[in-house]
Amino acid sequence: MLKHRSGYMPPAYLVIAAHLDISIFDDQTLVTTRLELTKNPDAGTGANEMRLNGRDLELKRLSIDNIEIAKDDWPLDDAGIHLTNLPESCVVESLSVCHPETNTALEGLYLSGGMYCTQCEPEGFRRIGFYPDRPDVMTIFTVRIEADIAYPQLLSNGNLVETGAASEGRHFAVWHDPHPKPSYLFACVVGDLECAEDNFITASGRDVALHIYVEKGNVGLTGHAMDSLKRSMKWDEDRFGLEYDLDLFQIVAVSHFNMGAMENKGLNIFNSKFVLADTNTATDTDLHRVESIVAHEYFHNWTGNRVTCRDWFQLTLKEGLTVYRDQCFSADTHDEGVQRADDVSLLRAAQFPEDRSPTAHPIRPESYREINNFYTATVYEKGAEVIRMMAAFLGRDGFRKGMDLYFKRHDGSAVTCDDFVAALADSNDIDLSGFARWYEQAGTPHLSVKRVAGGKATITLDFEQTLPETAAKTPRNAVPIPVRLGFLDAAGHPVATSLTPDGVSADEHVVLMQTATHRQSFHAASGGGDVALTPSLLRNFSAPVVLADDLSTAERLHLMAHDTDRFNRWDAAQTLAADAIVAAATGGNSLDADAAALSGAYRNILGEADLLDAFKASMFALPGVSVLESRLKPADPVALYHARMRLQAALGDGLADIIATYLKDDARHALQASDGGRALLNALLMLGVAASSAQAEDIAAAQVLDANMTLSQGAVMALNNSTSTARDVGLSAFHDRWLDNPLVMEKWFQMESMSVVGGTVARLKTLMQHPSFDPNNPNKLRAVLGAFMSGNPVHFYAEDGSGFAFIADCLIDIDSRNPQISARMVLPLTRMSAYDDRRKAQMMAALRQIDNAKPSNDLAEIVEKTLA
Ligand code: B3K
Ligand code: ZN
Repeated sequence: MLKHRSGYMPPAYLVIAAHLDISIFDDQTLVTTRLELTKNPDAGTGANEMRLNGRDLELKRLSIDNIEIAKDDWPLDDAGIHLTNLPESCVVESLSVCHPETNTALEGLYLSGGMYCTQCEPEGFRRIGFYPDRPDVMTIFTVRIEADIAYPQLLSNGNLVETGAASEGRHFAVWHDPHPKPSYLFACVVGDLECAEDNFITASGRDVALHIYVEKGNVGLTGHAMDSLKRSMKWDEDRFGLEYDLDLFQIVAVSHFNMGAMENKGLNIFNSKFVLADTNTATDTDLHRVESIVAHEYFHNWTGNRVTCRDWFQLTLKEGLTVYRDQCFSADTHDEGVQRADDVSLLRAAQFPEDRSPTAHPIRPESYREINNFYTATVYEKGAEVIRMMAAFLGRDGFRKGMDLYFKRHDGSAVTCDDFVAALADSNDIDLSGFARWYEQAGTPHLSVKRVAGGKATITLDFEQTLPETAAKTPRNAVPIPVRLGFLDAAGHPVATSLTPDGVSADEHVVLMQTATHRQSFHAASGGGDVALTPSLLRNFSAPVVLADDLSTAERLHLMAHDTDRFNRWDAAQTLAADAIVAAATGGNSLDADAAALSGAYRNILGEADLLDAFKASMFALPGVSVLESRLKPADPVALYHARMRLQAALGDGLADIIATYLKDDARHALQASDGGRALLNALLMLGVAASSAQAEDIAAAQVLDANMTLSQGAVMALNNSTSTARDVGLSAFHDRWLDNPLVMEKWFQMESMSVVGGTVARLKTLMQHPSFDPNNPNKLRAVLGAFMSGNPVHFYAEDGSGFAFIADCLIDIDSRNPQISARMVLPLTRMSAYDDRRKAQMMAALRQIDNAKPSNDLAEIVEKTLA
């Protein structure tokens, strides 16, 4: 059934307090929900009815104001209990049974590696007990948990208020959370765990205990997560004045988890992959990811928990905003330029393709069948870009004023995206209504910026925006597009310009485009001289658009070498590399000239003493196939992949002498000492191996066994697509070394699956029989099948369609156990309109096969949208 944003109705009753009793046994769990209800004054004079959602629950008892309702009179339907004719206030109590021990969907209460844990967002609570499972019903929870003493930890949200013995080798704990919250933020964990403890003193002097619970033997791997947590807490105080609001903050790491982590109030639950990490078992990139996810979940305490979403259509209210906040935290903690390049890479690789696909939707969707399908790059990453545009428009202080007003107005309540934008606008006395369009329209705007012929000292630009039609069929009105820009002279220096002949000059301007077309002149302060100005457009990626400009290759090389905006230096390299790869893939270009020009530019960059190694490394990251595909119609991922490899080899050749110098012992050891240096070393190693340098291959082969995971994995990755025996030797050494570590084995699975040389369908089938593979563990599925689809275009998009057929079989199997995962993993198959007729037909056949197998609601929504 399709739900529509316009169909929102406030709940007829509020829950004043919720008392839960959860009693866990090996073969079943008993759950009592005792709810104090009162009529919602804001709901108008609607019917006196209330829905208590329940899914796969067995109801045992139901009472209203302590009066039992006879079983025959239970108002039960498919969606749960539908209470009618309720008094103004009453207490409703239900007792039901659920089965965590057989729950493979990993929603609600389930068993993971011997511990019980929960995942309630968005609608998992209804699989635990009967409850009005909607985000706008917020209440104070008191929770009693009882289990066998074999499970010493009985955890929930808020404060622990009581513990004690129960009957026959059992014990209990009672938790009280003083902050009102919706059911999706409820959590409970029951297990035999080890705990890392620390504390944080808040700005106002409160002492907060910090606990990270992990499976036994892993406590030594929690240091980085703990440190990240403390820095996040401090950052939110410094940047937004937001303090933590309980005396205890707990994180639990679980091995079976559908996504990265979950921000349950005071009890975050994490995929163990994003907690357990040190430099021996995790790469520098992994460590950054751990840090940013810890920060993201922590930041949700205010943007998500204290102020939450009125309904799930508003998901980006908390997700877009919290992604924006974690991006700012990472930029402040590390390098702003590298961070922006990473964020935009992700947006282009994941969100732009989504906007072109059958599942396209605005950041605030208009309808859904299964809300789990809307935890997307659009809601998250594009949502963050929309916040970023408004934040840039208001300036740092203006944005802070807006956030302050948002909390002042809405603390403790469930609100809408409109409420958020209104707080930003009202606090700054500014009209942001144009930005509201970004919330309602799907599709990536195309922005064309062209120079109008004219004098050299005055440069005139014509801006034009067009909105492509998308599958969401939302309106296509012009949106506000802030274009940050500047100009460089022939020597690469910034040139100040003014917007009117006698106006104030500045090195940089922001042109806020509000209409479909716009013309703007810029007058060079140096006036009249023979200046050739190179425009640097959309600096720092000031809007999430596809930019088409009229720059020549020489001008892009000029920006790559000199732009003061580091994002645009990086982006110039991306465009130059993409141009070269696309030309080579379509056969019109031997690559030699492009590679020579790019090698020269890279050579200069390597020589720039002031540039961070981390930034140099990010300049070497060539655009991935999913980004390149948008440049070619129909897209040919296999040809693009090979052309990309050829460019890598050509750059390795062109830079052979300098790579050789960097790989010499002393220079190499110097690079190995810092994270930026390691990133650069790995990038150069990759180019060296691509160019078949014996030195690079030897070094990579030796580096596979380095104690530092960044170096070790970097080496295997450098060898992973080479046909030399060093690849096999390296991968099996990696395998043997980490066989006992399930998390590091995920890296091995991933590299095996991504290898063009080894990662055939036959090999994947073998991998899935490996003792370390667990078909019920989403990380393992992502490591083998996800990596194959996103990282192995040659075999996934194979001519004969075998890659698609294999994935279809796997998805049908996965869907029977975990619909969230199958619905997410099917997405690459839905992008078929990008490809030629043969591939389209093969992908369509794979989707039909899935459709015929009667997929879950989650998977059906995606497949049917695509086949429609
Ligand atoms: N809010 C959770 C995501 C829940 C996803 C449910 N399918 C994690 C996060 O964004 O922080
Ligand atoms: Zn989030």
